[in-house]
Amino acid sequence: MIELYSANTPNGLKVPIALEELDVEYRLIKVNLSQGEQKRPSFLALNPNGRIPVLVDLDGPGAQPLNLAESGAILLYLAQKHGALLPQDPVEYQRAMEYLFLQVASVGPMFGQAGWFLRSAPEPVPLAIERYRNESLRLTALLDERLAEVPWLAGSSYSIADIMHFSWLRIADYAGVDLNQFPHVRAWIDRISARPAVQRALARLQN
Ligand SMILES: N[C@@H](CCC(=O)N[C@@H](CS)C(=O)NCC(=O)O)C(=O)O
Repeated sequence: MIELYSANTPNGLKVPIALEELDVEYRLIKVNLSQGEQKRPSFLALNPNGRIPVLVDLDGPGAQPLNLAESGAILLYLAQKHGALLPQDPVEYQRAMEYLFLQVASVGPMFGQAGWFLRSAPEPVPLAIERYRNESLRLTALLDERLAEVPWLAGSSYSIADIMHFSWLRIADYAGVDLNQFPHVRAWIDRISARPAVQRALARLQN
């Protein structure tokens, strides 16, 4: 049995998509971030970093419960456990890792900061907005170039790398990125959005 602590946010969407794609049953426990539930001791016992998502696999390695934070680590764990959402081809497998880490290390943080400085900062900080928005634009251009050459980020197959990036790119506007400038990213988002598993994940988080 899987328990997932999550919320309707970009990082919160990644794991429900993977679980729906893998056809794994899970209990979704919604964490109210605006009420600070992610900083309560019971949640910090699962993830001392105080952030969603957190997965609890009651049937983890060695048939022991495992609690795991960090969306990239969770998606890699689930994909390896179920033998899916990772390319079989060894080069494409490494490409999936490359894009997975690019999302964790660059796209997530840059989009997150761009959005915060654009929309939530208590006072305008133009230099920060320029810096993070430009980085978000640069990274989106990088993905657009990749997707002009191949249908999925790892190459020929849909993988956890696509799920990682999709959750942020679908709300690129939040970071001040206009997707009309990036037709290959736009078309890739439309292809992923049309997947039944993605629609089920969105519906579960929103309800
Ligand atoms: N690197 C983490 C980022 C997780 C993260 O930033 N989660 C946000 C929601 S999208 C959160 O829990 N924010 C609440 C807070 O910062 O207090 C991951 O990929 O899982």
